[in-house]
Amino acid sequence: MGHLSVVSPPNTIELKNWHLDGRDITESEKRIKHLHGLFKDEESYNKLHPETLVYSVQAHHPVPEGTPGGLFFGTTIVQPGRVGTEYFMTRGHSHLNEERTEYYWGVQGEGILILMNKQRETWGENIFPGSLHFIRGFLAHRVANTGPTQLIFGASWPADAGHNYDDIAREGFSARLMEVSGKPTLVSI
Ligand code: S6P
Ligand code: ZN
Repeated sequence: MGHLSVVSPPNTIELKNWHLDGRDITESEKRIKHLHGLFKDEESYNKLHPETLVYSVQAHHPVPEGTPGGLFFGTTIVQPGRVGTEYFMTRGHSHLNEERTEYYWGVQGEGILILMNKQRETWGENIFPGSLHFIRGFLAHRVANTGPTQLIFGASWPADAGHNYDDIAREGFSARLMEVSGKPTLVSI
């Protein structure tokens, strides 16, 4: 970069599927074998092949984790599928810096963003291509794929948000998204 120069940006987004290319991108995958204890029905969980892909994440980290004022950007693909009657979903987290917020937006497929407040009230927002979701501070968030195709969504969050997975791993959400009479339904635990 120099004074008066015009250059190509270091990153691109494939607008069809929001695949990210370029520098400072991390990729991660969560398979059934990585998600012990996440789903309710252990018998059904144990019947699935351990290598079954549940979701994958690409994230663009242009600044170090924790940088005040920095932003991160990512794309998540949740595969279609269920463990028993519970839809494939992300682990879910709140932010270590609890007041930090986040945007999600739907790109492809259908799903539900599951949100839980500090009082452990849980609700959902439908995700569809073009849906926009502002996740307020202090909310735990996770996404389930309720459709027959891949669910793709984008996300952007502050570089100093941090991720708290422990609370959800220990206590879970207060409701699970299950298929009941053919419909996605939040079921109280
Ligand atoms: C990061 C953002 C997403 C999730 C991803 C996977 O703040 O919310 O990139 O990391 O959707 O979900 P989880 O709960 O496994 O991080
Ligand atoms: Zn988050």
